[in-house]
Amino acid sequence: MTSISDHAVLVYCAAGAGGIDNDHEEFASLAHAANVTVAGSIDSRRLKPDAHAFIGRGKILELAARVAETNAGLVLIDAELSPAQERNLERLVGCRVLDRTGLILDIFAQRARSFEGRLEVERAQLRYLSTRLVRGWTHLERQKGGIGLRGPGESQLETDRRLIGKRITYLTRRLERVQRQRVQGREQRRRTATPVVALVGYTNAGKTTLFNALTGDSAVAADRLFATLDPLLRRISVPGIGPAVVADTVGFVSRLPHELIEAFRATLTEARDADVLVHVIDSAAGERDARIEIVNQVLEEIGAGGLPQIEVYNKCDLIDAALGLHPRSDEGPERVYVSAREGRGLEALRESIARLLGVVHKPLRLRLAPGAGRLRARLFELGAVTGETQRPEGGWVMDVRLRESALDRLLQELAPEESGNVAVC
Ligand SMILES: Nc1nc2c(ncn2[C@@H]2O[C@H](COP(=O)(O)OP(=O)(O)O)[C@@H](O)[C@H]2O)c(=O)[nH]1
Ligand SMILES: [Mg+2]
Repeated sequence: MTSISDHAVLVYCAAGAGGIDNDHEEFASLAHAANVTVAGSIDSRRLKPDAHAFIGRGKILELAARVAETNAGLVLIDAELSPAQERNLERLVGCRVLDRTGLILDIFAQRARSFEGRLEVERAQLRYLSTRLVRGWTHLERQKGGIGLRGPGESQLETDRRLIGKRITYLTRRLERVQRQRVQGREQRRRTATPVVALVGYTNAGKTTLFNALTGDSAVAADRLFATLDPLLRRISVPGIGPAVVADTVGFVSRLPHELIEAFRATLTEARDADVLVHVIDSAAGERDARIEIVNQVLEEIGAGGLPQIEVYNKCDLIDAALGLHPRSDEGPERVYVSAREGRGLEALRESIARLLGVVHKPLRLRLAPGAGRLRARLFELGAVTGETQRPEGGWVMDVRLRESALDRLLQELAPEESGNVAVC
């Protein structure tokens, strides 16, 4: 996966009549999520869309000036443009233009880790590209690759629509097969003993800020399970549990373009592999409760509704609320109030995470006979061992932490003669 850093000028636009106040921040947050550096911005929210190049003459001059003075190689527009508008604007401004759909697709392409997610995102990218495949790309030859062109690769741009159509058909068939198989192979994901905590929630809720605050700088240390150094996965140490992995997932996006819904879901299904979901909420957002509902509905639909969840009310520095755990009277998820930016309330959140992981990953004490050497080695390999003593009569007493289902499967995997050498104390 390439991770490039583009410098972009952002063009803020209103969604229909009258934009929402936090639009700026949300769009900038999307740009950050795509590893784009915001070099400047202009505001065009008071303008009516122009049929030719989306924004009017005066604004185009302003935009071109901003691009020149910041030396940006990219313009990101917070709206959906027709392919022709995009092309015309590129010519007038002299650099690549990407609309909101293109930007979100790029984020998905960078984040999709599962096979299914990658297929789904590639299909969405090809559909998006196929409408934009026309002669005239030569004016951008210089800037091939990079944001918005990631994934299917630049060679696709030279391919004609018919080939893209064939590839889309192929992807669709693969997807159907993968989706059928997934239902059968659900348990396969539970291969490792390391618990996974996934951060979910709307874009701009503060997931990445919280991810950084929780994991600090210490985290990137070489971990053979995550040797790819995926920037969205980091290790933390949970008191009483040991190492755990925190995953920063793709966020929910307000005004998600309709054609991206499936790609979004496929990317998010990776949250299903978590042991605990940390649902990050922007406490100060006007639509706070409606958003909580939407997130929970989608989690339900992708099969992650039953996972233990912690509701994190973030940005408490902006509202009048006590930090830390807020007890609730009903059965719902634990609620913890924090300020990720100021690093406050995190202790309570860590305790909550440890508590919930403790339920999923029960500590077990095993008595192993000398003949259970392979099982012992596997437990070490999985990072499940928290302590071990040698028995005077031979064999070991081991303290391990792993899902009970994982232990059961380990015992099945190893020959029955070895499982006969194991007892739970
Ligand atoms: N006031 C305040 N702002 C925050 C807090 N946490 C995050 N933010 C800001 O919210 C915006 C989005 O944060 P980010 O972590 O990128 O959100 P993500 O899209 O969910 O990953 C950024 O401008 C952050 O600085 C917080 O605790 N308080
Ligand atoms: Mg983020």
